[in-house]
Amino acid sequence: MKKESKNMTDAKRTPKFDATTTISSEYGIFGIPIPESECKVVLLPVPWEVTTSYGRGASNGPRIIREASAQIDLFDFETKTAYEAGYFMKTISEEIQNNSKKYKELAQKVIALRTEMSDDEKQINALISEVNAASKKCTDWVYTETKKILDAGKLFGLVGGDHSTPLGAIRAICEKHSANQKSEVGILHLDAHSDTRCAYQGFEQSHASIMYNVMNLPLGSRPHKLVQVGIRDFCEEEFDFINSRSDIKTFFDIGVKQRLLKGESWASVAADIISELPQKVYISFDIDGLDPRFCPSTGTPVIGGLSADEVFFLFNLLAQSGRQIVGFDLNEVSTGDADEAEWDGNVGARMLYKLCSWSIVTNK
Ligand SMILES: [Mn+2]
Repeated sequence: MKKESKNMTDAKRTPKFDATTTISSEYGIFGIPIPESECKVVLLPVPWEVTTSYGRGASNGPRIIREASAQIDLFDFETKTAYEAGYFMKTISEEIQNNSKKYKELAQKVIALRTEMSDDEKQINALISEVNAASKKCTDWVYTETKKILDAGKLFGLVGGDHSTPLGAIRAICEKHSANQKSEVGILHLDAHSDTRCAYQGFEQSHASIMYNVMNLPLGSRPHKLVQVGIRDFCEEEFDFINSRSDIKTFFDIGVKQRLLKGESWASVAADIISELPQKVYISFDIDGLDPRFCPSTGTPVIGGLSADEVFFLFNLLAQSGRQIVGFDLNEVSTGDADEAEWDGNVGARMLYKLCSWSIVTNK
């Protein structure tokens, strides 16, 4: 581990890139001081957490990941010098952040009214439509920004925010990789939750509805297949939805753990997971797919889940299989009620680094 230099006398000066020393993440994510135009991977931060229902702090995700990212040694055992292609994170939008705060307050009001068993349906519905309109606007912004990044010939990654944030990005990427009104993209979805609720608490674009919304996009804008891993918290409606769709394959955490506990290897389970995916893969990574010891501040932690090593192994196998990562998101990395969460940021940064690096390797 390297130590971050806090000595930043001239913010405008761009230091010469030296992969063996550490500079502040303010010069660039992972301490890579290369301008956007020269970077192959461009990351879109989306500091948005309007519909988060239990914990808070996911809108701080991009900031704490960026801060922790300077600690990472750039040379990587698996992906070697992939970073030389350059990784860039766009500026964290203040407008998105302010809107997140504003509309989260309205959403919290809805949740409070519901908890009190309020019968003022008119007030509740008015608040809900305001929140839904704001969420739609954020999704449209993400869609437009994603298209710009793709049109510039870059590899795309999104850093949330809660799990509602990648809807517009997934749409843009599915549309880019489609032929005859059919997208060729499969989603590898790592999460504790299935996120296949048809709206949650009345919010159409809830973090708990992201995969329902993704799989109900119009043909040509929606993925060809959804493969879920780590899933261990879901309701009956979600279970029925998953089973009703031939384009969704869910590896429930308990089922995977039973195989492992009986002596089967993760290599064999991981091979089954990869075999369900088409050639082009988008990775949607909710950090709570990991065991909560790796993400103690995330909004909706659930016991069980994946280890960091299992995720790294899965990414490696995906690359070895010859599949191509066409985009990714990392979401729900959070500070909880605090302003800082160093460990959550640290793990998030390491996951993000692997996603960036495997994107480079699988697009060569
Ligand atoms: Mn999720």
